[in-house]
Amino acid sequence: MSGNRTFTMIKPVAVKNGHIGHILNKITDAGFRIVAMKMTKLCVTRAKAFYGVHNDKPFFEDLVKFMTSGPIVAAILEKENAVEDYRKLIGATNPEKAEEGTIRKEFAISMQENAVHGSDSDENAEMESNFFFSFDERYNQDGFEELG
Ligand code: IDP
Ligand code: MG
Repeated sequence: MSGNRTFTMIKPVAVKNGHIGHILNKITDAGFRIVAMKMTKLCVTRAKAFYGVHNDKPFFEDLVKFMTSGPIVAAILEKENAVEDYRKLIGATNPEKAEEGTIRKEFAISMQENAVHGSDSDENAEMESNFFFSFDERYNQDGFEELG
């Protein structure tokens, strides 16, 4: 059975260009609930760790440079079938291939500066959520902290 949470980041250029509000609107309009959220900045060490799976790719160094170039917004999102539905909502990695109405179609500038991150599996959603948030930074439906 698939899980009901995923993890997202609004990437530096989308933050810089003033798209935080528009992107969050699309997320909540699509039925996702925000469980945790913060604006923060990745340092090089943490960006390399977060994208560790890509460390042998030709775009890795540039990606790390980009992801540390300014603040990001990190969030945990909740909805039935969250990982798959959120990947649909954000669209393809390459914005030229992203479907109409998707976040990347609307807000991405390039393959690298593609506006948002979305977890690709339940396992990664959990790892990535833990990378940014402690349990007492997460809130359930009633607004109570999740202590662990
Ligand atoms: P995803 O974000 O759609 O899951 P991944 O393949 O996991 O895509 O790549 C992680 C991130 O690395 C992408 O979101 C994008 O910012 C960047 N990226 C991926 N492929 C390329 C590329 O070919 N050129 C430049 N940047 C890339
Ligand atoms: Mg990915």
